[in-house]
Amino acid sequence: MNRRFRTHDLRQVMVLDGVWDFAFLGDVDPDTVDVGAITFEDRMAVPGCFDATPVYAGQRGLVAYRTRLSLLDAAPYRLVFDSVHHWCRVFVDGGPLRDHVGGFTQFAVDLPDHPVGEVALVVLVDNRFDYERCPLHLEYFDWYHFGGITRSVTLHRLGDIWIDGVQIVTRDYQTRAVAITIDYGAVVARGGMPLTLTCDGEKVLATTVDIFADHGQVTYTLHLSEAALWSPDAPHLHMLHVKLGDDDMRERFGIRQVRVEGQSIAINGGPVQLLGVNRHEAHPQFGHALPDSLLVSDVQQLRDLGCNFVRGSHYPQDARFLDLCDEAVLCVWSESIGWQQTAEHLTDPHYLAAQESNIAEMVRGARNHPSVILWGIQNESHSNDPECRPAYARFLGQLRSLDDSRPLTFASNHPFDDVCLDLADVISINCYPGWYGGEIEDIPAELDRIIARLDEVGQGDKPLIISEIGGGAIYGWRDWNATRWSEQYQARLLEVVIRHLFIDGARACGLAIWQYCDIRSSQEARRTLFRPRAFNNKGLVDEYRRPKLAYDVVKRLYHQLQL
Ligand code: ADA
Repeated sequence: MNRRFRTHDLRQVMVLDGVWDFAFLGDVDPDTVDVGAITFEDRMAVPGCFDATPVYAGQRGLVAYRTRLSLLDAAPYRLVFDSVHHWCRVFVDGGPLRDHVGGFTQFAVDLPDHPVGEVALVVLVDNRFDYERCPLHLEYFDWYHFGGITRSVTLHRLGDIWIDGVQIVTRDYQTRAVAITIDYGAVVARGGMPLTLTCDGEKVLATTVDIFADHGQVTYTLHLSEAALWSPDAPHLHMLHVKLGDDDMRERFGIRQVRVEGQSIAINGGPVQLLGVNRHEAHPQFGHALPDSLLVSDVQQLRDLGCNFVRGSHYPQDARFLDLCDEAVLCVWSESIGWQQTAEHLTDPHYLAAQESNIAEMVRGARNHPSVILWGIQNESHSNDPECRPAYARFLGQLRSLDDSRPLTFASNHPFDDVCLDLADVISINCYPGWYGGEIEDIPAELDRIIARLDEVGQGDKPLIISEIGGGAIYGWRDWNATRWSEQYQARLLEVVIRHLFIDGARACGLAIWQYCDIRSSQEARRTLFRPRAFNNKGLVDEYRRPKLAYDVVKRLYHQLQL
């Protein structure tokens, strides 16, 4: 988490990142572990992925991390984990406090009653596949599920009243009307608590709030008439500082409105053509725990490529990446975790509950980023099965109730028989003509057939994004025959796609090429047989971000289209 933009002046926050004690426990049931008896024989970086280190590479099992906390007084404290992969149980002073399911999202662990002084913080982390414990990470997904404490950990000292979160939504970009919702927590009810809001250093509201015990919420609408807009031309950003009683919180935001207007997605009333890629958050040496240097270079490379759009496939991206996208005007599709789920999962209350938590955590983490212009769910799941429709309706309904200011979508790979398209604001289609079926020459006709079908089923009046399309190329494999897996084949395929969609004028308002960089994939035999090196090799750059031939082709065309 980038602490410059989501920070506190008054609240005491200790960053716990560093080197922690570590133990690989292996194939052990966490319910049977006596955390006080664990022998910590190794050390591990936090944030980090233990299985991205050569010694633990490829290993799955229960592991334990340990560090020490200083709890200076009896005030309530809160631990904030920005992400742990992919199941964990948190213990303070030997006592279990909470479990968490799923990586890629932030969660908090409250310490209302605790000893004063130095105590041990132990986190049991599990990267095994266990549907019962963690239905959000399944082995068959087409990416490698790394394990560990993958993003920052902080310890917050809370007072009697504390701010839980701030949501900032542009209600009208023309009048700069912005709705600010503040969630708070409190030990006891209190009347007349002072609240001030300061925007870019200027006080914009001073009032008092009657605080209810436990949790409460207040909303104000501000008219920041002098504030500059965030737009594709100029990404102006603002800093809101909220002070409630003795607690405070800073949130960076942008003023802009995203709307669907006919077949376009418009930002502040102006239609945008989305030229982008899908991006997994992975690297062979860091797993999912990408250092700042890599996030910065990824964003630089995406801009160099001429992208103005990134689909965060297939899970919520790091808030530090979103900060960089806010600044670089890379519009983001933020998607909750999911991959080709069928009715088996989408009708299972256990799965539905876990997915709802992931959606809620995603929205909480990404809602104030102006770059996030779309919410998405359930990549390539069975949206063509009427049994799955209630789950789609439920998740999209949940998203709308958490944030009604962004259009909703899901990537469908069922363009000809989808039964959920009417639930989405933006139609997004994944397809692989010229790769899994047919030849490069067949691509234009296949894209036209998909578009014609959407028109036929009454979905043609919505914006259309081709949310995945591409082909594999092994980095460095340049071959005279230029067939599949060669760099030439991939480059030729993507040239045909971009030309057909945006130069020959097929109807699409956006494209997310599959994919930005090569990624390690599932180690299952059925997948590795079709994935040389056990990697998904459809990246424009390889896993070390070295460009393939297609990079230059896409770069030339994307830049030309942006002129
Ligand atoms: C799907 C899926 C991607 C990836 C891709 C591929 O469309 O959504 O995650 O697996 O196929 O490379 O085949």
